[in-house]
Amino acid sequence: MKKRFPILLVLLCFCLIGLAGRGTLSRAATPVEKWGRLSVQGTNIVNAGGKKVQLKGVSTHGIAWYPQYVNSSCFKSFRNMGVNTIRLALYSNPADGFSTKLYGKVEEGVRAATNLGMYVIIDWHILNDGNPKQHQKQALKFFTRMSKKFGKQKNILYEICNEPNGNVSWDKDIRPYANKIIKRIRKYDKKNIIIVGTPTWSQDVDIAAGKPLKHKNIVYSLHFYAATHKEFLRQKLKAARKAGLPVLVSEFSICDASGNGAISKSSGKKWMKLLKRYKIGYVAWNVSNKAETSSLIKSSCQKTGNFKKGDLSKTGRWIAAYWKK
Ligand code: IDC
Repeated sequence: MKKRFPILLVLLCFCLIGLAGRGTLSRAATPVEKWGRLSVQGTNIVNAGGKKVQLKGVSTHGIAWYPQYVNSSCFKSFRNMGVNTIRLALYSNPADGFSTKLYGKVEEGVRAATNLGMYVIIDWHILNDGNPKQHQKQALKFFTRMSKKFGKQKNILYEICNEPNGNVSWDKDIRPYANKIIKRIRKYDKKNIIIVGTPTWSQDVDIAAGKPLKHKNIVYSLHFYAATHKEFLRQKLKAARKAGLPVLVSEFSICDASGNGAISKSSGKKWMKLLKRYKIGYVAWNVSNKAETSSLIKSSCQKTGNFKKGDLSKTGRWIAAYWKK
């Protein structure tokens, strides 16, 4: 016994040095270290251990307009405030800045989020091009490239059509589009979650629930702007959940649907309560200092990273209180 004691001590020291070297002792675990690869089980997103988890994210503004916020220092400051997910919004419409030249920016963002151990949503941001079929060819190319590059990582989510709108049907347009894109992504990425937009600017989750896709690890997006979208949209969410549909709020704010106007804390509160009850994740629009009420950064703040609470707008501060909960 007497002889063995020093050997055990030496072994223990080696273990401690090893752990410290990997940074395990010197810093807190990152979101991806804590949860590992996400998947969909029933109505919920779960972590690698099968436990229901709630993504808390921020979305960039269109990266053609605000590329300066796609950087590690920016993402890290949100991680420090409790955010675990970054959404990179690439508008798919040329009139809204789309260019294949922006692929590099998206990739830079994915790498920055990955190095910080954060989840990252690669968002094909259709908006004024309301029918996802309109730029389907480009979408196929984009997701082929992204899934080839990042499909083996466990922190990736793909959002394949931000907000279908106009004369667009779930059955005839979105569902066939989604089947094509999903099939392509699954060639290179067998497992990571794919987020599918729903009709009427990603509000009609009840319609998607009537005829969901047959693939695995799919969630359907519901977007709300709390000052505009109130009880009628919360009812749609309740109906979709009842029907067994897994939903993610991959974009929201507490102002009106224009991204500006007065904010509604009372409607925002009702939404947050409901999302907590269902354990549904939410991603806040948008990381910029643009003079509109959805911006998370104060207009007077010229920094592009190392943000503190005091740099956040009124909307930003209200939402940030939920990141810590
Ligand atoms: C808005 C931006 C605004 C920009 C506009 C471009 O906040 O600065 O000029 O897009 O069309 C969405 C969209 C999102 C919108 C946002 C606010 O996904 O792109 O951003 N919104 O209108 N859906 C509902 C609201």
